[in-house]
Amino acid sequence: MFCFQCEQTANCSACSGASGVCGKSGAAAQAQDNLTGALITLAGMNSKDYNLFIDGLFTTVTNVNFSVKSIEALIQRAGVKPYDMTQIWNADEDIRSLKSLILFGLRGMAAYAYHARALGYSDDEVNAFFVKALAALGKDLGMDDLLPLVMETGRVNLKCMELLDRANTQTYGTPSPAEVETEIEKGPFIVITGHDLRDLELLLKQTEGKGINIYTHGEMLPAHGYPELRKYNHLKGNFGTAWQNQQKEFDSIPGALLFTTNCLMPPKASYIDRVFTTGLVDFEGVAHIDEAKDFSPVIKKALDLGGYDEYQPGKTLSTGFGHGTILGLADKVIESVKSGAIKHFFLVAGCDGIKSSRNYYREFVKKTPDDTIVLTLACGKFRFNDLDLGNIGGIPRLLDMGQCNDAYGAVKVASALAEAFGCSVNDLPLSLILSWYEQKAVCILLSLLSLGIKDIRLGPTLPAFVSQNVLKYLVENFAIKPITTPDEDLKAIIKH
Ligand code: SF4
Ligand code: SF3
Repeated sequence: MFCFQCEQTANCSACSGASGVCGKSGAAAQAQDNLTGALITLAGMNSKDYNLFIDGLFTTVTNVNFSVKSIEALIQRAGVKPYDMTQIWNADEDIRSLKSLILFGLRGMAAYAYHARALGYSDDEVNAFFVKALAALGKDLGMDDLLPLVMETGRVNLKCMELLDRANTQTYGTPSPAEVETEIEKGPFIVITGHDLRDLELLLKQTEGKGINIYTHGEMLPAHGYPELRKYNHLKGNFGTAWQNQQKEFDSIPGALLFTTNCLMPPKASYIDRVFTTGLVDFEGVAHIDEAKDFSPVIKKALDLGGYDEYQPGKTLSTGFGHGTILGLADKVIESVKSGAIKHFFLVAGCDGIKSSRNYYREFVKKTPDDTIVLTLACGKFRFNDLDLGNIGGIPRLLDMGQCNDAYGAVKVASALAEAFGCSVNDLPLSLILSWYEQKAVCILLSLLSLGIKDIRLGPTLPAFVSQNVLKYLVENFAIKPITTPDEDLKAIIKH
């Protein structure tokens, strides 16, 4: 197998043994390559099967689908001879690097397009770009052709994220601040993880009045901010933390688990009988809920297990500071910046992951001066969202803007601040400290670059698929830099 699409890739180089660090088998990796190759062939034929492009790309995102059988079903759906992906993996390293940036960016973008589509939203430009960019991957192109396409991936992804933002807010309302308990009540319960708000809504509807409590996990936490989701009284709180802790947190849990989308860990024997997957997620040996979304087996499992006998104490987290809420505070924020009460903003956002070097983000947030605001989004926040940073004149210092899927909101807030201060985003007292793990982070990064945003600090390590020459280009044009230590980075930023 050959795969180097995520941050935990073997030896910071590539997973090339019998299975990947994530647990993906060599056979699943080969099937994913064949699926991607089939999509490239189809795109070369100018197919308009956008649903297949979106499903096929999202399926190959890290930690979504580990089942050879269901990946092969998608290849069957394509019904064409796959383009040979080794032509990309064995290409000149700069060409491979740029094609990887485009492909992994497309995979992330497909996740956003998938969620928007689930709520009935799509966009012609986004759909057409999947075809154009995939077709380009199968062509013999040079750096001069591929670099603009990398930037275009970022630009179109921004459009796709704006589409998803519209889909989410028009369907579930504008998120508003919510206090979320992490205590678990006695009795039957279901934990829902992943990102799919529609799955959560359907589960809430089907469990209403059945004496079952629902808890979010990981990237589902921001669901509590949406009025149309939190109106259900049995949506009780949040269980656990980020994706990489699932095997520990779900060990022998007396509740049922519903896995939607990404990022998911292969279930362990101690709880595999309680796990149900839905959507594009699939693990061999795990029960799957199909597109009819009849969650009765999950409900039955929760009732059979019965939940905890005793109440499990927890703490309180906060979420729901989407761009609608933050921009609602705009006058107060601008006033506080002008008076000097707020000196700087940090966007500390992105993925969580296994490596202990990700403690950087907790230490960084802990050390941010009292007159600064920390905006966050995506699952990396679980490294620090238990910290009480206090507030500045009533504005909380730590603001959770939502899922990785809500990164568009951060762009909106930054653009609004820039407009209010009559400057560019790069001239704002705002620093971006990003963490990446999978391909959704890749396309967000490309979107930020396509907006000309500079000085991004990226960690915990730089992507293995970025070649030296491509890195040089990114450093020269965007001053992108790796994180160092919290003290060093803070010193460099604050004096700035
Ligand atoms: Fe390795 Fe990441 Fe690919 Fe899994 S997704 S095989 S960990 S590079
Ligand atoms: Fe987290 Fe990247 Fe996957 Fe949104 S943000 S889930 S790791």
